Amino acid sequence: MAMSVKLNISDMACSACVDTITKAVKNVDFSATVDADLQSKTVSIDTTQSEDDIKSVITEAGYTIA
Ligand SMILES: [Cu+2]
Repeated sequence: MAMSVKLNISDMACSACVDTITKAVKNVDFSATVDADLQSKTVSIDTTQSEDDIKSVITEAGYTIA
């Protein structure tokens, strides 16, 4: 079952960052949807993976979750 994970990623600065983060998430959950807002540096992710798993793939991609 999909759930919504909302995260603040302090070093997400441009659309390339959003792409990298989106790809990292889709690597572990192809069906995930990633909705990023650069202004507030937040992402809303609908995923079947756990919040901890999503956090670790984003961290492994080089980003900092605030
Ligand atoms: Cu960037």
